[in-house]
Amino acid sequence: MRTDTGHVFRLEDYRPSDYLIRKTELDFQLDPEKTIVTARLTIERRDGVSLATPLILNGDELELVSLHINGQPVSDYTAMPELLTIRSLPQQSSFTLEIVTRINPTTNRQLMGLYRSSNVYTTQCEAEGFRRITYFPDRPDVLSVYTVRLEADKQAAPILLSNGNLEANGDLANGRHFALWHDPHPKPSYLFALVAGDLGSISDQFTTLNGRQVALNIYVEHGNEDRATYAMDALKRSMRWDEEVYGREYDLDIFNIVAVSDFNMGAMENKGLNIFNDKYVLADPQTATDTDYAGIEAVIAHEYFHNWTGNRITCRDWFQLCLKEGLTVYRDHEFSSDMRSRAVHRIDEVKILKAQQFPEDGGPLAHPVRPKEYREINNFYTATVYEKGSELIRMLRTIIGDASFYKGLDLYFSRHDGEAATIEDFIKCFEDVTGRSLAHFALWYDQAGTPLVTVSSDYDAASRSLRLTLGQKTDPTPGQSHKQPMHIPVKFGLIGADGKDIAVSSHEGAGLEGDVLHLREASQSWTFHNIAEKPVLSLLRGFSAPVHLSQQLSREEQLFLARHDSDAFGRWQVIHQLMSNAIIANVEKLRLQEPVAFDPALAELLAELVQDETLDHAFRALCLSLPEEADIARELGSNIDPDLIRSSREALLSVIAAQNAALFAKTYASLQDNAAFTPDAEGAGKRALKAVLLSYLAASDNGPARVYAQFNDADNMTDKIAALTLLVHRFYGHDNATQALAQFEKDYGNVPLAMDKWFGVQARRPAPDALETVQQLMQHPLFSLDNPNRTRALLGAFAAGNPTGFNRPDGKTYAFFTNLILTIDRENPQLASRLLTSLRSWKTLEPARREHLKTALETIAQAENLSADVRDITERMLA
Ligand code: 0A1
Ligand code: ZN
Repeated sequence: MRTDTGHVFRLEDYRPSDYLIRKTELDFQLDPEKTIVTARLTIERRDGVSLATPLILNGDELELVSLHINGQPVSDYTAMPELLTIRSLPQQSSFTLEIVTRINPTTNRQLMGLYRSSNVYTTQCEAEGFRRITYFPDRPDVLSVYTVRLEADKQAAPILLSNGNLEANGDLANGRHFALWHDPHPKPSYLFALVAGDLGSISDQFTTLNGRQVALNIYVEHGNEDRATYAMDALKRSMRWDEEVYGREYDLDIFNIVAVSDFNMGAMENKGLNIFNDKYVLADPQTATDTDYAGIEAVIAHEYFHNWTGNRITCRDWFQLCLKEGLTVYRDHEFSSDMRSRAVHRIDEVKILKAQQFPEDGGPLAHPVRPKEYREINNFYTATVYEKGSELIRMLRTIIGDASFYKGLDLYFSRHDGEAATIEDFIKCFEDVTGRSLAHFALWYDQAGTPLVTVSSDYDAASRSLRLTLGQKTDPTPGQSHKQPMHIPVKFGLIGADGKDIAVSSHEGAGLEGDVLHLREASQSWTFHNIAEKPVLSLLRGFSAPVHLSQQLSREEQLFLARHDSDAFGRWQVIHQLMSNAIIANVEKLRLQEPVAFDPALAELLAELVQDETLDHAFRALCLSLPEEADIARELGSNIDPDLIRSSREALLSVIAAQNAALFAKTYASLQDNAAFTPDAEGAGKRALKAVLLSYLAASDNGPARVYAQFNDADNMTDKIAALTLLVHRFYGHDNATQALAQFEKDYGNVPLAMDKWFGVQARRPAPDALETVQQLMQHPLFSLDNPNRTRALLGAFAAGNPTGFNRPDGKTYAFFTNLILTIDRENPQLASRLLTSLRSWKTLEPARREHLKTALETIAQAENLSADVRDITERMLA
């Protein structure tokens, strides 16, 4: 394990590398325990760098076997597992360095560098894993052309893959064989990859815009080939879409994807050889839900799109991570929106942003989209860098318009192709094509925190004018006590009594362009003239900026917007707000031990919506879904008692269910069809609506019969898992629930991704004894802390998806969980630190729970031999 040096890396300290690596030739003698790596590097001293400057290469747990420069053994060096320093270098500016290292892929449980997963050799090098393979300037601005020779036992590893194109392969003595791969595109070390093992595959072809024939292969465990066809289809659609929308063509003869079962993250964009967590490749109707299918489509697209945004143009340093990630997330969101319902997708994007990024930005782990410093870069693959990073691209497009956006990107692709770039380089391209300064907008990259936008408005009937004032304020975040006003694009509409948008013909006030108000100051006003009647304001349409919006709307205005806003996102937003407000008002009642009370208008509104055939099923499902308990906690912001939130939410659910019982039952029944399962948006929408209706019916039904029937009759995993969840969460202990759990285990015991769901459903059961259930499940023969998916399925779901069960008032869960973090940290620091991050909002809990959790976090902080990953998160959380 890499021990914590306590070193803080700062953006302002960036200096180019003294030495460049023009060519990297790697030879791997693959062996489960003793893999020998020979790296032959063609090194160039940068102009102006003095001869006396030592060559310093990164390593991590490396064992050096030998070292030669220009064929001669080197004597003047210091080799440590984490650093190789060579002094007395040749006078010529260019020389070759040959490094031989020995590594053990089997004992590598961090899943960084070269490791073995289910007998397959695989690599993960982003961000700093390459240094676990050989000594190297392991930084993204050192670009090199790689040639890779792999040698392995042919029976154990008939498949030998690396980046680029296959140049040669053949048999050798002693049952071994080799493959030689060459990647003509210079790349940073984090994009290096190899895979070797016995794998099945499916193949296809793609002809690019300019007629290049590309062989497409997806490698999976034998027997899983049929489950990779959806991923292949998504890949071909991604390739076509990137040509059509961004004019980006693929640039090698082969594109390989490999699915592995032990992987810390979702997937990795290694040049020409994407490596995936199998969760984002394998799917069939029996084992994958609609959400899984959508996830596969999105992640396949994301990794493919990185070929241009990340690989052809990479990052100068890791502070620029959002340069590739924010832009690529934006691109994959747009792809999914084009493939599915744009409005529904936008709502889903915002739900994720608010659930994951807002708490980060409002808590102790808040950091700018482009951080200024880090102790452990692995901890910066965050919702802020990814999701908020994507929102920044969306705002940029809103601010400069579609045409300038695409023009700026074209310039970025041509100007920086083959380079390691910065956010400044990126922004400059858009400044150059528009001729305007984007300095104010660029503040979004450097200033952390979610701005609060406030609204006040005044309609004057006599002068037929509406005055609107918007204000903004951002709270301090760690290391940034003073905040400046941001450039916030607020899309808006004024809605007349007939439910139609009023055209704005005349106004006063700077910064109104089309349907966008550009809020740049702490407070700004606009006056709209010729407004015949008092309009209802629809603000932040499409969620045009990642801000909190505080708008005092009357009950009537809210109900009006819920029925008439032409912006689908706006409609959903206000419905969600109505529900949140109702739950929050009753949390307060429950706290005071008063009876709960709900406005019947909400249930009436939902009854109307569910019957509205002009709305697609997925949108209706979103409108009918109550906010999650975590959403309510976030809205409350402090003194959180998860039990009160749950009780209040349950009460609202019951009221809506009771008021609409007959209608929901009828609608639910009407959605049963015998059509064969297809994983498209239309079918998924129907199933989503069915699931939300069933969740209401389960609350008003007397027993589990209806839910159990869906469990038994389901021909797809979406319907099945929806029913299983309700059985376990509402009818635990009932025979039907027990039977369903047993049946599921029997049917899917051999399908790890399905069993992950089985563990997760139980981990999320909202009950005081959830901890005991989780502890029991850890003894299950299929449970293992070695597999990140399984660990996340049980322990991640418990910590992040079970607010009441996890936050048990006696604090026992916290002690159990933090102990577990220490255990996991010894093997896999990244996994440990990500699990720990789910406790980031601990300060918002009510005092008793907060104290328990603080004690538990302090226990971690005091532990010895913490990884840099966990130490960094713990200290920031406690600061
Ligand atoms: N670049 C990948 C994310 C990723 C980051 C680190 C990893 O190693 C632990 C793996 C993947 C992406 O954005 O998809
Ligand atoms: Zn990415």
